[in-house]
Amino acid sequence: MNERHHRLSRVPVVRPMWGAGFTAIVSLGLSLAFAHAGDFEIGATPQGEDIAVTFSGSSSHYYQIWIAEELASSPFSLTAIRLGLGGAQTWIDYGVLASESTRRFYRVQQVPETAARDEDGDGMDTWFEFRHPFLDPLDGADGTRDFDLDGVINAREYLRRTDPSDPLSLNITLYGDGHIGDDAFDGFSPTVIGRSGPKRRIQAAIDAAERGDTLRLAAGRYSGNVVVTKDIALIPFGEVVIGGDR
Ligand SMILES: [Ca+2]
Ligand SMILES: [Ca+2]
Ligand SMILES: [Ca+2]
Repeated sequence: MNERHHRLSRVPVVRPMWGAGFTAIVSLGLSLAFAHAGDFEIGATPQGEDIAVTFSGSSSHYYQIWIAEELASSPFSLTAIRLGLGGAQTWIDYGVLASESTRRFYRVQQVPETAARDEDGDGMDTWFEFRHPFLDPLDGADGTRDFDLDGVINAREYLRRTDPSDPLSLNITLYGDGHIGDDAFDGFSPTVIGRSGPKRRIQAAIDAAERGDTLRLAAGRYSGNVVVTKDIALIPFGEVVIGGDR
């Protein structure tokens, strides 16, 4: 057995923190180390040259696994994300041998499905990435890829709520409203719900559209000129006046 294992302190530390779900921190002990945070439990066990990190998982959560070599001086770094499977689950830390440190701390944070985050900053939340096996919640490059080759990148399919694995799931309906609209809205809804709502300018809605989309325009006057460079369907509700000064 690696000598460093014998020098490790056996002091489990538990701290619920970070708001979304429980966090438990465990320091690897001589043989076993366990920590609890509420109902949530994690443990670390030497397994040859590696360390097995076990935690209680629930299928309505996912789990961030963070590693630090010192509690005080070095910050934890996010090393892995795992879907909760229900019951005990194990993640193997293969990075022990490469580490110079004699101490190793594990933090496993439980994140509810409803509080999913975008850990890799690619514009797609982690739960969505789990639902599509070709996406990796810790690979920030996959948002700009187009898995189903329909011409719309994965992160845009996420925003448009289309299926990034189905090339036939491509088109949506966008909305414009020269009265209640705002170009900062996403254009996905005819009414204002949070940041979702109709675009104010027709051009803004056209710019947000993909080839084949439908654009529904509320009756009224729309300012600005319009240049249509893609194949989209414009459907007015009532009288729509485009451009011209009042
Ligand atoms: Ca993401
Ligand atoms: Ca990703
Ligand atoms: Ca696509």
